[in-house]
Amino acid sequence: MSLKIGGQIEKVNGRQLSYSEFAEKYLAQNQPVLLTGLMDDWTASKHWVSANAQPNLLFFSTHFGKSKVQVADCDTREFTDQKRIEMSVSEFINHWLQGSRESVLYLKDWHFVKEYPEYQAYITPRFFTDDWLNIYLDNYGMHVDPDTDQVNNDICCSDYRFVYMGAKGSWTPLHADVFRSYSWSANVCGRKKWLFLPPQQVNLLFDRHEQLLAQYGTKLVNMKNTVYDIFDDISEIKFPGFKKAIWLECTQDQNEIIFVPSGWYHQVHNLEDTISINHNWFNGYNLSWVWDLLLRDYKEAKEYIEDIKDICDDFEGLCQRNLAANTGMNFKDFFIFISRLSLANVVELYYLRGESSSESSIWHCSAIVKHFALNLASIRKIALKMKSEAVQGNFGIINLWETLSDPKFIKLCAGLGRIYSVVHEEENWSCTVKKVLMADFEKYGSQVCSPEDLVTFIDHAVSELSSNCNEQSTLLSVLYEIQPRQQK
Ligand SMILES: O=C(O)CCC(=O)C(=O)O
Repeated sequence: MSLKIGGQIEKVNGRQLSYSEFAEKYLAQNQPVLLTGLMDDWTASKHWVSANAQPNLLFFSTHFGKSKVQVADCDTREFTDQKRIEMSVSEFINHWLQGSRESVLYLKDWHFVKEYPEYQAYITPRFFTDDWLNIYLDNYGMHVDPDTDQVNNDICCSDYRFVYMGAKGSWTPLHADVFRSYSWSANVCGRKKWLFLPPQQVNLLFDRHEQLLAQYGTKLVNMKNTVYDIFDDISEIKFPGFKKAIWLECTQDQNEIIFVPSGWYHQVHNLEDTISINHNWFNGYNLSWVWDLLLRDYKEAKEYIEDIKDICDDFEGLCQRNLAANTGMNFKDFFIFISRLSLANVVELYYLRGESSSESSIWHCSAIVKHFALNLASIRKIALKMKSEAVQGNFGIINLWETLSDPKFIKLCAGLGRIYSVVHEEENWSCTVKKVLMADFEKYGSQVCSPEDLVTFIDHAVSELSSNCNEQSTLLSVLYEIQPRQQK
């Protein structure tokens, strides 16, 4: 059965696109786009590609050959993904050079930046720098084991900045990205074919059995149980909606970057020997996608073990452990994450206001102030959602004083400052590690323990920051524009 193709992904010259156009058209609308012209200065584009435009495999074995990496066997399915094998980069390259017909191997999810921080292979394009996920993971682990209070590295991975390398014919099965994050993927070398299904049509990919169960209320839909390879002969009995799906297509050439929006299912094929750089990320624009997924996975995890509820001492704790194991974070991790980020945004605003004595100060030009306010608005909205969706449980405690003096948090603030000076091209704004002035925070309670507390903290901070200040309208109007009726 052939796929119905509804159109191609729009291609835009990234050098002629402003950040606000990108944010309005693609981030906010959750639409894919193919961007050109953004990779010219990359070291990777020089070192990783040979004169004949093929991957420079020798460069990899010479410089990074000892790295241990995950390699997918593209011909072997294991549950919902391809079978993974661990090997060294040199072993992988030897296999590639031998041109083995037995199996096509695909090196995936190589944490290249983490492993080689000194080697600046590329510069993340400005459009993708507003990345809360990786900046957070640069300083904190995502999941903390409740029993030991230690970061659990089995579940939480160190970051989501990857290198992918595969010979012609290697491919990635149909999936939506981790946490329903955005992703961007840059072809340093080679070509890829992408097939996309918008989130509005995702229900067409469900297994009929799952749909029936969902319809009769006996089980929630397990969205993970979807089609694996859209080019397979898909059973009409098992997936009756599949033939109605209308796909968007894209061929991505060398030096082109694709932006993949939240929740869009996609399947990817390397049409030639290809090396790409891929990041997963989220920010204020798609945070609600992440929360909605977490809530859905939680309900699913709970439903799954409902039978043992009565004999289980800590049923809720078990649900949260399962949630973290399946999704990579649980409610507490997510809550701590958004609380630390709110505090970091508030610190930045205090810092900016402190700098605002001179006429030329950044507070007056306000694009950055507005961005921090938008961030707080989106976090506030999610906290209200968490509260209204009657989610209960142990959210953990953020102790403001401890957090403010923690070197990890100070680094998070510095990183956040760096992000927005890049996004708004404010190179003059000092991005040195910021000293938090504790006196600014004396008026706040010392703890944030629930979504309700977080909303109160944000409201209090914005009202404090707006007092005695000519610019009060920027902050207040941005924060409450999204919920106009709540403006005091
Ligand atoms: O390039 C690939 O094979 C898969 C990449 C992908 O799925 C992504 O970046 O979201």
